[in-house]
Amino acid sequence: MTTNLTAQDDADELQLYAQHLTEKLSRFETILAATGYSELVIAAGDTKVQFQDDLHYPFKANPYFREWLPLNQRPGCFLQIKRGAAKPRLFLLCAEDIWHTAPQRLAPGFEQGFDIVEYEALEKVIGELKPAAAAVAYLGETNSLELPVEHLNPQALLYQIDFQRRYKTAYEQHCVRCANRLAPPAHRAARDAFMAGASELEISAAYLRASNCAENDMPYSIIAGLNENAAVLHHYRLDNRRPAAPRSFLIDAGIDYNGYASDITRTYAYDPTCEFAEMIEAMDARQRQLAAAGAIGKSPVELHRLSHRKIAEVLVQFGLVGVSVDEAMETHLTETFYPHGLGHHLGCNVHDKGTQLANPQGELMPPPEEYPKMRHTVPMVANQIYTVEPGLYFIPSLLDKLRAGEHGAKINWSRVEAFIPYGGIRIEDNVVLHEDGRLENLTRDAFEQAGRQ
Ligand SMILES: [Mn+2]
Repeated sequence: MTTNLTAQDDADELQLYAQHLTEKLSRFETILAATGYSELVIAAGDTKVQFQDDLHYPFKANPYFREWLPLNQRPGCFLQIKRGAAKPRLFLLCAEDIWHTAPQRLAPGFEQGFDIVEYEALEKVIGELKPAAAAVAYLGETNSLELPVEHLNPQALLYQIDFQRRYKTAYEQHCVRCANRLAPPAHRAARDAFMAGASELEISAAYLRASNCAENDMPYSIIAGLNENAAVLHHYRLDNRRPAAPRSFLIDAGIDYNGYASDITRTYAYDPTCEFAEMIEAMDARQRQLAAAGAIGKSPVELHRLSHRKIAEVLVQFGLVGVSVDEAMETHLTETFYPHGLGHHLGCNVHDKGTQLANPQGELMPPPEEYPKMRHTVPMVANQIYTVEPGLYFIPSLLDKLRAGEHGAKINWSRVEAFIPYGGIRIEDNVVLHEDGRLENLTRDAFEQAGRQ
């Protein structure tokens, strides 16, 4: 990954990484003790061949492997963590291969925390990866060590790992911060392409070009919706036709940095004087308020409820509903316009794990009756990284249901219809909740730092 980091930044990054490894080792020591395993092997994974073909899908490293090291393009590697060992062992596959580019290497300095074993064939190291007497747990998609099935991805162990994942190390915060800093030029190139009348596919190409990254290296597929397509929550199948009349544009796209993602959404109006542009402003102001409302110990359910109140305010402000904010909340009609959650944790997985775990033993905190689809329920913790992404959409199928239902008469349909051609709005930032309670909005800071353009 190319960055504009200086030599000093690199040195600081290595120091953060060394602390990250020490912290993870200490956490995993506790986890292994609690689950009764003497060692853990984490497989990076292998490339997958497409059905009835000899072509491979793009490789994605096991996220449990990515949590340990920035080596996300090297299939066939294993990490071995033994209780009591000073360093984890890293098994790197180094087979002769004339067909593919040389294997990805760790950036200089990143290898220091590992005992590295290079191997040509699994048979040669299997005895070391699978000692007969040890209680080995194995995390991976395929059973490459041929262990008894109860050793594979044990749920009790996964709960423990997912639980500690919520507390991001300083290195992880640094990676997501860098992933945010790399994003503004790409987001601005996408916006400029939209303003020049480009197709969704051309906009996505402009994003990739400005990021200088391959499409397969994106942390998730670029969502780029023009006009009505802005109402499709995950609009991946991008249109190659230029719009006859561009009106609106929603882009949800991030950048990967050392296996960590930024996850950023922006919405633009083609005509800065139109009412939809005003609605974006209204949403932007409320999104900032929501991003500033997090706190240690706060319930995400409370924040979710607050986000519905903010959406209700916009619906009232723009004359879309003929009821008060309170009534719009009580009747849940905001859910037609805002049918998803306020956000999610961000880490080795773009939608990071552990957000429903009440404890490391795997007890889940169920969603409240009021919002049964909520996946993020446990109170906020220090050092978590999460997204704040309220939305307001005009989704024809949901609007049809609302119109036919008991609250249909509360809606000002001619106003709603005027906005359907604009699709919708989502604005998403990435936030760190620091130990001292300070909220760091990584995304706003990154756009600010990149300068006003
Ligand atoms: Mn997101």
